[in-house]
Amino acid sequence: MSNTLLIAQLRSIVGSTNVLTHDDPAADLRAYEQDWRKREHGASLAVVRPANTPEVAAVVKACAAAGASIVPQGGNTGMVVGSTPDASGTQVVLSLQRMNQVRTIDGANLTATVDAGCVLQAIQEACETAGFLFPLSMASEGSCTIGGNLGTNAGGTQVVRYGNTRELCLGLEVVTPQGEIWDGLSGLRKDNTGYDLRHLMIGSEGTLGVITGAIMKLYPLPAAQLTAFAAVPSLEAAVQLLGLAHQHLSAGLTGFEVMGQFALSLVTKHFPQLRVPFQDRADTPYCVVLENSDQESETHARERFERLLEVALEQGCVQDAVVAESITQARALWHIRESIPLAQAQEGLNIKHDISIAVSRIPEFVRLADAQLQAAFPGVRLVNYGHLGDGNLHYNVQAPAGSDAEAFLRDDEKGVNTIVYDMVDQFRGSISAEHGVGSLKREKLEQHKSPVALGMMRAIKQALDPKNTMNPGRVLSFK
Ligand code: FAD
Ligand code: 2HG
Ligand code: ZN
Repeated sequence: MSNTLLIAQLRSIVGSTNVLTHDDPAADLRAYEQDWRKREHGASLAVVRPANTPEVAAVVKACAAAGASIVPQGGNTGMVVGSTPDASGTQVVLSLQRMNQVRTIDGANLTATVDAGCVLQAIQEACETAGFLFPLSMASEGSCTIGGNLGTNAGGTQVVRYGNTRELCLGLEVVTPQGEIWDGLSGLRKDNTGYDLRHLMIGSEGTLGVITGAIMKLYPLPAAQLTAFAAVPSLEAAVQLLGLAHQHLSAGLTGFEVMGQFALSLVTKHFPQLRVPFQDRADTPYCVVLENSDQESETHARERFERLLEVALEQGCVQDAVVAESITQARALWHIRESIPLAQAQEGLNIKHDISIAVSRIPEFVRLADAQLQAAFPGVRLVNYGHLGDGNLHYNVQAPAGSDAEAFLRDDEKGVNTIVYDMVDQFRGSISAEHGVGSLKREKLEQHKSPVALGMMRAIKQALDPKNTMNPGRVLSFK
């Protein structure tokens, strides 16, 4: 089938205003073809924006018949180049953005059923209005969609208590690579009827089908929430503080983030309006944001939280701390942490390593990796921060000050990655804790995952998408 015929078919399915092509001088496709990190710029055959699940199914069928491959896209905030087309001009970007309704909230079942294109923050707000907490949270929540969160099995800042997106999902609605609709929106907490297809789809990064709807878990809204920003004398001290926080707060511990001083200095540099505590302390290499959420009274919760900080001060794993006195202050402290990725993007192109390692071994890892990187690439700047409570570091590398970031990436990215990922292997860690694989880490996956695991993954892909039309070139290489 010719491209012209396919585009005519797509127009008849979703309406011509919802098929954007380069032939139309008024259409701006840049936002769909450029990834968030500006690592790669693709060119699509068309961007298609269906309004509902039957339209998605019809689009997928038409593309399958024409042999055109599909790139599912939500908010396009992914970090690993997984949601933008390649440069061939032959791929169809299937944007879920128009499918943005919260379908129902079932208070008794503690679930929300949502369209895949719902923006995460819109889900949080709708659930809060109904009196419930939807705990998935990350700095991109104003633009990322629940379909993208599920596609990547996103983590974020509340995983220590509520788990990754996978743990929050009770069912999915999916359009298969052949254009069939699988309605798995059961909302059951117990269902052992064979292979769990939901978990196969979650984290598959658009390579096994298009998620069109999801049923997600809700929680009661916390009665009291406390947030502190603490200065710590070392990464070892941050790990010690995490242990104390588990001990004192138990399930009340909802957030535990670590931030290196260089990462925080980028926030001060690029967002000088934000007041970052402890920037003038030369003896403070790291700061921590920790959060406690509880159903008990504010007074009770505050007493326990302050007791934790007192013990930490006595033991020397905290040097100083500020505790938010209001929701506004708490948001301001979180905002500092959440501004790091943007500050780093403003500083220039960079190399990201979204890694996980046993929490207990993180200080040793950082000491060894820092030393090897500095020896191999003198002056390299390490932007180190992340979800310490989950053993997940964003161990990112910025070109030496004053050097050309593009040239650094071109000449040194491979060498930097080899040092970091080889060490991750030695520590039995993961080369992608929460961002996924996309095309950026596909080759690395082949080097770091066992042949047995890769074989099973390829068999699944082959069985579900034998023509390799769903987001080809992402996660796995597959002929
Ligand atoms: P997209 O970027 O559009 O797509 C991501 C992947 O999912 C692609 O492979 C795409 O094909 C696939 N996909 C999208 N929609 C569907 C669908 N409906 N069906 C099937 N596949 C689909 N990530 C974290 O895990 N934790 C964080 O704390 C975090 N913080 C971030 C902070 C910032 C400032 C930014 C820019 C990003 C951050 N991210 C984080 C990364 C990103 O926001 C997440 O990966 C998010 O889940 C992507 O959602 P999206 O809707 O933008 O997906
Ligand atoms: C975060 O935790 C995100 O802020 C982004 O996962 C991490 O930019 C990064 O490296
Ligand atoms: Zn993260």
